[in-house]
Amino acid sequence: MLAGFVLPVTMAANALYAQEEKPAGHGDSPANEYVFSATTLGQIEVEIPGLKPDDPVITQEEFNQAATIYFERCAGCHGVLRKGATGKPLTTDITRSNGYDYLKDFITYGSPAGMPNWGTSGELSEDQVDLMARYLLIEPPAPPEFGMADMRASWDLVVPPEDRPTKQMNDLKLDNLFSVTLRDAGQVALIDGATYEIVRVFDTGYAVHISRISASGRYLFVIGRDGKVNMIDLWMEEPSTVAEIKVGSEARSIETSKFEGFEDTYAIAGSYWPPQYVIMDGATLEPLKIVSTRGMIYDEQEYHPEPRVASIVASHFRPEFIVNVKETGKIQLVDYSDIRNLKVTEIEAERFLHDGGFDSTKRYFLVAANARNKVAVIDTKEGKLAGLVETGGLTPHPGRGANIDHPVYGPVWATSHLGDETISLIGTDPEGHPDNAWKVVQHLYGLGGGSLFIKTHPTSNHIYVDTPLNPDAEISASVAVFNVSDLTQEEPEYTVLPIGEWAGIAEGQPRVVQGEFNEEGNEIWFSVWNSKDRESAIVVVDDKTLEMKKVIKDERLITPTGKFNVYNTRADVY
Ligand code: DHE
Repeated sequence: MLAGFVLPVTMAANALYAQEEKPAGHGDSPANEYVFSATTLGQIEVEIPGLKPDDPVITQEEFNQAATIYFERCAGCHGVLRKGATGKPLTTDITRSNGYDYLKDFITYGSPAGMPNWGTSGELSEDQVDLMARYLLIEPPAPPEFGMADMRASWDLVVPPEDRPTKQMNDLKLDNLFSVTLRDAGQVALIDGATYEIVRVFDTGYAVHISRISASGRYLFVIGRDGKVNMIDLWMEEPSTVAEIKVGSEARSIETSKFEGFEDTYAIAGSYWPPQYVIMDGATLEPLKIVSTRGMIYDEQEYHPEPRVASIVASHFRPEFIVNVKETGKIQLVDYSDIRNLKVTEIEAERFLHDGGFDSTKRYFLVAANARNKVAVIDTKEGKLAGLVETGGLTPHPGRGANIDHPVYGPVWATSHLGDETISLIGTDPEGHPDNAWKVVQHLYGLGGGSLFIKTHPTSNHIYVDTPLNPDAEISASVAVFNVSDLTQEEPEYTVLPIGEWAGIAEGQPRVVQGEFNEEGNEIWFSVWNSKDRESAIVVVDDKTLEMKKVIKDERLITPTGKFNVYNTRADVY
């Protein structure tokens, strides 16, 4: 295997890792399960960069296999270019000084700092561990860029605006439709919120991620992990894709302009690779302007070659998109009123920005810097940082968060956490409750770690907290519900909804994920997310009684995860 292989093997493996047992908590925590996987980059053929004389022997085929494993399993922490992110850098100056044996042991046994034990867990075979140790000694390949020529080549204006209807041609109640991610099918299902019937299923990008709705409520935008955007016209007799484009090799976010006078004018999509965002025409998806996010980390002022674009939201107070750049910790306010003379306000926030949502007035945007256990608050009216809040829990993950009127502290926004059972309530009313603004006013404690999404609705008196990534099957299939009136108590109790059990699924271990209210706010839908080859479901809960109201099952409902109610999504109601 290692013939002709001359290596600077300098370090013996640390005895700590030379244990056969999997150390508890190393690589199996919910936070470790929830690491970005560059699945589409893994499909790209990459060339071996010029080999150095003492590089290990590797064939092109092996190199491609190793690059696929690296992009899918390692890039999330160590970066596509191996320059480090939440994990350590793996540049060749470091890997070559550590040497082959050290790398092999490290990959096999993991580390107490959070590196999974890929070998002893059986995730990688001995041959694959050997391959990865050799791969890391060679210069990393750079995946291709994706600029205007690539985007335009991928752009397909299926139905030009002049050929589209001038009024709604179907009887659907658009504002109460749900766009449901069918993750592993690469599809979304459009479900009628009143009848629970599937209206249509659309083919979309690979491992489709989120949906967003244009300000008017007419257009639905969907983005796949492979950067493919579908734009669906809900006015057509049979809602259909009217335009599509690929914006990069790895992407997660899409949004459309919402400021008065610019409704439906622009769309924007952010990519993980290449690190950039693109502003597109809101009626056709024609790409208009690409902006790179490569640049300096906000505090160290050191260059980062691959700062991924995480969540993007549209301001209601200015003609701006709020673009959250993960690795540099910067929030960009991108003024779209004149995109040829683009003005971008760059706000220093915190590293590892991920997901977030508005407060109830929609003036403040709160976004989790998840690996820093903080929430950054942007005043979208003034265009500046309003606060940086230590949440007191591990790895905040709010989705879009939950806004409630707290019986003691007034308006608060809440996030749950991936790393533990904490739910943090943050004061959001600097005028009415100045002492509480941008501070954690209360902690609640839910079912356990592994929470991804928290949800409520202005008409609801409940806060729903999921725990899909909890290692306990029963907890990952349940939801905790807090009553807002109980928040006067020191440690409010919660009701457990056994959503997984209600779904009545015989096989597999489905996880219950992401509550989403209907337009009226009297029911909340949860996905019961099973593996691709097994039955999944959506369970609808009555918000007043907390009883099961409906189980939606259909053979087309393959791996449902995110659900986006048209009204709540376009109006930022949560
Ligand atoms: Fe997501 C939102 C990134 C894994 C379901 N996810 C987001 C956003 C980002 C993101 C940046 C915010 C988009 C916005 O608001 O513009 N997600 C990532 C990842 O990098 C990560 C950790 C790993 C990966 O390789 O993709 C990841 N996400 C997942 C899942 O495994 C989930 C649970 C199931 C799935 O469908 O893949 C998942 N992510 C979601 C959902 C939202 C989301 C449902 C939108 C929530 C909302 O209410 O707005």
